Amino acid sequence: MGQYDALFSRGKKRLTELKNIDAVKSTPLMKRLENQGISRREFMTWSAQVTAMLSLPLSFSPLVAEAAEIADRVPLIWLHLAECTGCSESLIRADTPTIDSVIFDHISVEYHETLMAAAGWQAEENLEHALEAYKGGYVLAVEGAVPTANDGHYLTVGCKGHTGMEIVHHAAEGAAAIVSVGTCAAFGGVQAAAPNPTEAKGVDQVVHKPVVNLGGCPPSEKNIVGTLMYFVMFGKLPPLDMYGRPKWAYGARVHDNCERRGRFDAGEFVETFGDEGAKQGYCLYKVGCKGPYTYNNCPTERFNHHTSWPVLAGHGCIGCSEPNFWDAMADFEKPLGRRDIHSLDMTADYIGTAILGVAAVGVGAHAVAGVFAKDVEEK
Ligand code: FSX
Ligand code: SF4
Ligand code: F3S
Repeated sequence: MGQYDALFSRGKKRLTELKNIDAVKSTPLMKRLENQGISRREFMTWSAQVTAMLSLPLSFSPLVAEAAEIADRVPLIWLHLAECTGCSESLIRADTPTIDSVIFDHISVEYHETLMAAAGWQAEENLEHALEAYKGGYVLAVEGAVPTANDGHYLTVGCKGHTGMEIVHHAAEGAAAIVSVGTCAAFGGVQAAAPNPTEAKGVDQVVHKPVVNLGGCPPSEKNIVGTLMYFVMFGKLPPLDMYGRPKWAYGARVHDNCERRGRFDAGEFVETFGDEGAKQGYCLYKVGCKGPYTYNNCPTERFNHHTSWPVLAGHGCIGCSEPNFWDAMADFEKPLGRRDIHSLDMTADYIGTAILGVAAVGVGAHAVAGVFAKDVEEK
């Protein structure tokens, strides 16, 4: 525990400071949860689960709960660039609200084009106002890639016709933290697939500040809310891997925690979709599963109230949280056949270099690694 003392004190101090700021939302979190039929006990269970997910000792659980309750002190500005809005949809369109989605509701979202009522000039004014009013203190979440060809003109947003590139540069200036939500914002996503006519890029290749990359198309709501909780709690970004992804979420391969892993080890494979092996829950490697090359917590955290995830639903992982996956992981229903990679227990860094190419590691990722060296020491 000794190694976590400094981090715990940092969290305590930070939360005390935040408590002194006026709440932005009039309805306290507990009331919001109650309105959704969620009890205090369920909330405490949630905070213990998030603590474990963040790879923190259980003694941090009360801090996580406190951070959630006062999350409305940290303004969030959410931009939409080149994407499908699936990231937002995955977070807000659950048929019954999850604790994560209620907390997202509670966070002080100052600007979010999908959620806000304002449109046109008023929306632009809202954004300008939020950027000015919360300068230096807001979290900037970006969903979608940044088209850079033709001086960024493949994407213009709003009535002033600003390019996505201009908007993200401008908003990044006053941000306390930047989070790329989803594979598009993190690595370019489908927009950056070959031949990438708009020269779409991830945010960290465009802005020169540390960025947290939440890979996944879409990323899980747990990884989004967990990252926000970490920032609320400690006022800094979590330790990251070489692609700028939080280690607590992307530190293990999908394959390592897959419930079909025993089948893989036993050589029991689905040969074609719908065959007897498929009915028996055999491994999906031969029908294209990219779990051995993919880093994400889908098997442990799952989606939709922890009910399922791609492999449990019967299709292989397509590697959606990895850089360049549209090109590097295709064909999605055929194996890559790189036994040299998946037969060894390798690190994300090695896999990244071998499969995805070192070129994918931008200046941003290295800058971030430097920033977080200190964080690792503190733990
Ligand atoms: Fe879509 Fe978000 Fe994929 Fe991209 O998701 S779910 S295309 S990661 O930016 O809206
Ligand atoms: Fe699971 Fe895919 Fe690995 Fe098979 S190859 S064990 S289905 S992750
Ligand atoms: Fe994506 Fe694979 Fe998870 S496709 S959602 S990383 S199981």
